[in-house]
Amino acid sequence: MTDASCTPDPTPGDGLVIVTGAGGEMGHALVPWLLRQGKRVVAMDLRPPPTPWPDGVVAATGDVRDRSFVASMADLHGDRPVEAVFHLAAVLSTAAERNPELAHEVNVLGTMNLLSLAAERGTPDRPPLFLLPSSIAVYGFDSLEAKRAAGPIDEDGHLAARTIYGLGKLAAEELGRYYATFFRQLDVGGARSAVDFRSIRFPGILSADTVPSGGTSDYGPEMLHAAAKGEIYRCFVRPDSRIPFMTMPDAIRAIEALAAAPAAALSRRVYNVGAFAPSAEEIAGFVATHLPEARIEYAPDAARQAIVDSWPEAVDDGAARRDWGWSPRHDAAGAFAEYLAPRVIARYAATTS
Ligand code: AKB
Repeated sequence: MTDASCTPDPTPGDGLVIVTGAGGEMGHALVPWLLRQGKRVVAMDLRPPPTPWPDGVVAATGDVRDRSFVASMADLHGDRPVEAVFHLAAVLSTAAERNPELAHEVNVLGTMNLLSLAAERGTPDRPPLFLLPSSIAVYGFDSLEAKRAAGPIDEDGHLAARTIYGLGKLAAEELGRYYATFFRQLDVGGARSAVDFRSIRFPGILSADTVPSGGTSDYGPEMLHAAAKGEIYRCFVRPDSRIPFMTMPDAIRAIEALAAAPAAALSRRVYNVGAFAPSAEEIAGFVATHLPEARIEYAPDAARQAIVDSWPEAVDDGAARRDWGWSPRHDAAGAFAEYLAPRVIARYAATTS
């Protein structure tokens, strides 16, 4: 696996790259990476950036559900064609269950708006790259026994999402496949550019810098950040709950590596990526090793527990390893010792001193 800072240019042109959900941690890592390659970037988010983006980036404040707003993003850097879209904006699983209509509009219709934009305003000589973070939420198990018996699962089975978020991600993946392969089969006039659609099914993500909101894997990062702040954490799942996780730097490396991979090396459009798969109790153990004052209690929430119980214990990421050299830098112990604990401790020490 190449180092993120050395990964080759994903799209060797001088077109425009659109990053949606750019205000989040992934966006803040991807935008500088794109700028280092000389790209012109439109950084789109629902809220205006708290601090201005550097030169070469135009901020676009708006909603991916708004088709005319999405279309207007292609005009923000002069006449350049759309060379790539990194579509990071999404409503996560718990928030989506609370508002399924909103989740469908953002996660499915919003994705369709961006795919149409890429297809209609893309580079004529080369299909525009479209990178979509998907999720382990596309998988679904009916019982804990079935989940435990399945072990690490590959991309092609158990596609029985039990959340509107998982269903939406599955639909968005299928829309991507459609725009890559079949869009405008009929001669209806207008542009016909295929889209180079690529997607990664992410596990829960652990970051030392940000606490996610609206997800169901959030108990992992919440436990860590609460302990670093000296707060009691009431974990909303049972101690034996187990799903895959990875660190945020590894998640960003995965996006950069898949984006940069030559199309000829890819045997599929949608990939699993794995790193480690701790139970909630094992995460609590790592937290307590580095933050001995951590106070973690368990108060399972039936609905959120059912979601986590329906997600796989582990994923088989052999295709990503073979096709584009995926290899996580952090295992569980390394993630806490080298990245999460030192950084989260420094972060809250700085805010309380
Ligand atoms: C969520 O919990 O919704 C996300 C995910 C696993 O996709 N973190």
